Amino acid sequence: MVRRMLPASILARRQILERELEIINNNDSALVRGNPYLINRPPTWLTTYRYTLGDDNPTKDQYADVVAHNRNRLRHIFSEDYLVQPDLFMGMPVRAGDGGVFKRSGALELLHNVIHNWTGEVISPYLDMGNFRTAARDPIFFGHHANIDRLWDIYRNKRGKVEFRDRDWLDASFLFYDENRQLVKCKVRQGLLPKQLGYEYKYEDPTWENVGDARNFLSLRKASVHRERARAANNNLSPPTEFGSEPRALDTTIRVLGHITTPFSPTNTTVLIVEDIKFDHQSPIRFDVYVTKPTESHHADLGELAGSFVNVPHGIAHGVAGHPRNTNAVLHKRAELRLGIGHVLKDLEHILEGTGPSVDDDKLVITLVPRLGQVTVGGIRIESIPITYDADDEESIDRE
Ligand SMILES: [Cu+2]
Repeated sequence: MVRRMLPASILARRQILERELEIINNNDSALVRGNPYLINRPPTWLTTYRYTLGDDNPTKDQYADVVAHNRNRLRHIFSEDYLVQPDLFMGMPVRAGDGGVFKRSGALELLHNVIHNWTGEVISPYLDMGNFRTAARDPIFFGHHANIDRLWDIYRNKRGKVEFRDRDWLDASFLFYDENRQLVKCKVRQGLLPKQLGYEYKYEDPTWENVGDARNFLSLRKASVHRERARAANNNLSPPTEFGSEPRALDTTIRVLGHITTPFSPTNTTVLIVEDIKFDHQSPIRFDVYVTKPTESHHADLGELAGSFVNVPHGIAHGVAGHPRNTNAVLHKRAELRLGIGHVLKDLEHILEGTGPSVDDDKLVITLVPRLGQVTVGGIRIESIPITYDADDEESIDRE
């Protein structure tokens, strides 16, 4: 039904987004003509999950690299780490009485937020898609959300069952008007699966599952890390330090040691937690988290990207109009970022092979790179979380 409501131009954009994460825009379309911001964009854009608000579009020579990074990012988010722990993909539960200030979003939120920032305005107050208050004004909002829904569907198909059996969640209800303008109450359990809503997504093998593609990405990374390590002797950076017990402003790159306290085991998944992130929810925010193994000499290669924290502005900012950075923001919003890193550690083993032994197997070097906005971070820890298997199948959702 959603499909029939969308203008053809949006559909074309959405289908390309699904296939190659690439949007080719037509400046003559009605959508673009009506939007002064879009018309200033170059005719061809390429989505990158590394996008930070205000970044230039990648150039043609950067396309292959961007696509490789996008696919690698998706490969991680749909890896075993995330499949066995739906909290990491969908986010931690939010319950009435929690106060609503503490956000613990999952990886799906990152895919969602980056595209909001990327399709929205780049200057304050980041109108249309760039601000949750105005996002639904842009018709691409619906295409974008259909794609998020489809990514969730792929995730559930790969798991073979629904994410949570929590009754609080399944019985949470929302009010809608139906086609006869009657107010109806719908529970989450009634609309959890696309087939309950009368449609299904066609399942195709996602492009990021191409093994050759992943191998190619890893061997390119390996070559670049080996080059960097060979240079390290003349370019030895100061070693990473402990995070410390006080919160730290992320106004410069922070490079710290993370401690692995529990040995790896098949019944556990390794999670990196960036604790007590404080930020202003009216400002666009981004920082990236990299992970590598400690070595004798320290060099500029940060390791593998484990994940990112991205905030889409919500509400009309009280900051400086026309400036993406609100320097007087009150950092009243709090969040926690949880990243599955089992897969990243496996990649690291492959990439670092032949570079000499890690100096300490119980430690990781974790790097936080600020990209945009004011943020403070309370701490970083690595946890080994037991995998909880749920025997129930999704059919029982329909029956209840
Ligand atoms: Cu959205």
